[in-house]
Amino acid sequence: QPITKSTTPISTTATNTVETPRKQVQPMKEDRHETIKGIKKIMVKTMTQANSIPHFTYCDDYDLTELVKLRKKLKKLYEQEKKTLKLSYMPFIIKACSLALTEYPILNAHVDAKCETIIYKATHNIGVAMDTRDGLLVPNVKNVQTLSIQDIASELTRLQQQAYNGKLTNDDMQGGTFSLSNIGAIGGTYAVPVLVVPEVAIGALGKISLKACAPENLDDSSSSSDDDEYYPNVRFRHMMSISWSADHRVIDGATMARFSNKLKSYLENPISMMINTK
Ligand code: CAO
Repeated sequence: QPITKSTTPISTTATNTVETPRKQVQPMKEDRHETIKGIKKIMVKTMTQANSIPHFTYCDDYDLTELVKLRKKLKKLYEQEKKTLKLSYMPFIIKACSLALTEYPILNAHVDAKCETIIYKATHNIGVAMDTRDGLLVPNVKNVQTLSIQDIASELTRLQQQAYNGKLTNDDMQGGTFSLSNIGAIGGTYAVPVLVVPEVAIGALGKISLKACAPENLDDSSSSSDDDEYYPNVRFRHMMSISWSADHRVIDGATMARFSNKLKSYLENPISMMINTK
């Protein structure tokens, strides 16, 4: 895939979508014609191809309160030790995906063009959709199954910087086996992600935000109320919605749901990831 150099990349955060000051936007006076070329042209081809594959979308909500607390503690620790590592939620989510993929290898697979063979991929090369001025790019973090959360954080930062500078290489872009799109870094709750062919599954992450949860959803039945309209112990939790799309020719909904439940269990109890992390 040819990568062109980005001139004015967009940087996104959950609260601030554009960092560079812009001229005041004026309404257009006449139509403007633009030739679709470069990465945008590649997008036309890959998205059209991907959309021809029968796929389904499955969504769930994860309670990330414990992960939010853990990341806060680790960020503080890194600051004290003067480590410059950027620790967003993505490295935890990428590692948890890899652990869950180990149990569901069918989701870390490629399908050939005629859909005659499934290739179960040995490496977990997890792609991360990145929003750049040139268009959508999906570089991947390679061999996640062998990496620590800290290793993933440094590699993700490198890829993000390369994307920012328009310097992603073909190697950065090729060989992905599973993908994530953190649209929640910009905003929003649900999305229907489009497959990165020949991969068979992709997840879109919504924005992590505080939501009121009734006690019966919180593993605390002692405080539940029989009154449908009165919940004295309603609590606020850091919730994230996740939307999965999968190739329905080879993946069934039950497998996707079981994988998502496994991932949810890791992310809701991040300490459980440690036992399985090499
Ligand atoms: N909910 C809440 N906060 C979030 C968040 C989310 N889903 N995602 C990121 N954040 C927070 C981060 O934790 C970080 O906070 P701190 O400053 O406190 O550490 C801040 O927002 C900035 O994060 P980031 O965006 O720089 O880094 P990231 O590792 O979370 O994500 C990347 C990296 C490349 C996925 C993201 O920048 C990006 O480009 N997202 C857009 C993806 C996209 O366009 N998808 C659509 C594809 S389909 O067209």
